Amino acid sequence: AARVFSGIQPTGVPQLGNYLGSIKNWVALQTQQLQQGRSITPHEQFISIVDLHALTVPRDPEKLRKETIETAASLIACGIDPSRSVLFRQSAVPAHTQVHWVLSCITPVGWLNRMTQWKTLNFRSAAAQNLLTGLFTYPVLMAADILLYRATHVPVGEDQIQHLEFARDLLVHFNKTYKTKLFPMPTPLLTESRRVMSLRDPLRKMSKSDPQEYSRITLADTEDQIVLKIRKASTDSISGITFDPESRPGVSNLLSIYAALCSTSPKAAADVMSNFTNAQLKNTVAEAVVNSLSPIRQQMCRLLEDRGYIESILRKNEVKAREVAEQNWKSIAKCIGLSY
Ligand code: AQP
Repeated sequence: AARVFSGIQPTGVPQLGNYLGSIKNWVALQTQQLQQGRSITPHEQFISIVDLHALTVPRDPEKLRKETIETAASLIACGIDPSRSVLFRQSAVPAHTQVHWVLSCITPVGWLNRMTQWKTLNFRSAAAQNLLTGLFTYPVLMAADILLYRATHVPVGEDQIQHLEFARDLLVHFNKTYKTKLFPMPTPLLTESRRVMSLRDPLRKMSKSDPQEYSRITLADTEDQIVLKIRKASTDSISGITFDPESRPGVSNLLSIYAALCSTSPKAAADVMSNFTNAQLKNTVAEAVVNSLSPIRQQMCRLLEDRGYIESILRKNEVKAREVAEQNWKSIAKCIGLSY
């Protein structure tokens, strides 16, 4: 059967980019069927709150625990139904780290050196000696996540394509090394929504951990905060509204956000708003964001009144995740000569 695997880091309340680029698609996948070969098949969806990945940047333990529960609550508030999708914490399934080790032992260092996210770090700085090994091997853990559930489909945004290609290469390498066909090749499910960019610097992607609070809209923002952040968003002084990401990144980002929320295209939205001022554009976009995010924020607040309930949902799902992972771990261990 087809199986979808997705992950999100518990590094703060999800931001609009996480929502439009990923979460919204995961919600839609719950009621969709998938193409597998020539047939259309139902599938199971596994969504992992990847707290082990989050450790690649030093975290305050209490904050990590708190943000893990908040991430779960926000996913449920967005429409992830824990009785349809297996929503679980990565650290609750020990086999992730076991498979990570097994894959590390067949991963050439050169493959990791080529990863763009690693290459863009400043190796000439004095701090380079302190770059963390976990950050370097992050893509191996991601490949382990996929392999462990024998995922056939992995939803990815533009920024994750290289990571999935790495995982695919590594699975081929694993199958070849151990002369097995144990694991299916995961197909990328390219998410329709392009990258949501920072409201302060529209050449960078919107991010949970951007130190500038006004760069992002989070799922916990109040209506007033959303309106204020969009009002302060960086645009340009060209009159009229056009969609041109190259020369008008700020305006185009706002149009893309609007389009993703209102099921239209950025170009069509720009045509309708062509005579608008920037202020009118911002009001229109803010209204669309408020309309979409307010019900989510309210539901999230309700859910977070009972953190024990969220904990119990996760624990229940983790039993299922461990069951599947354990079984696959046994196949891996058997295949490579470990006890199982
Ligand atoms: N700006 C974005 N636009 C579209 N999609 C995005 N995603 C993240 N930012 C955008 C997608 O969200 C999913 C979960 O992301 P993640 O939490 O695993 O890590 P990330 O990509 O590093 O997201 P952040 O918000 O930037 O987190 P931090 O600040 O912790 O690094 C992924 O599928 C990602 O593509």
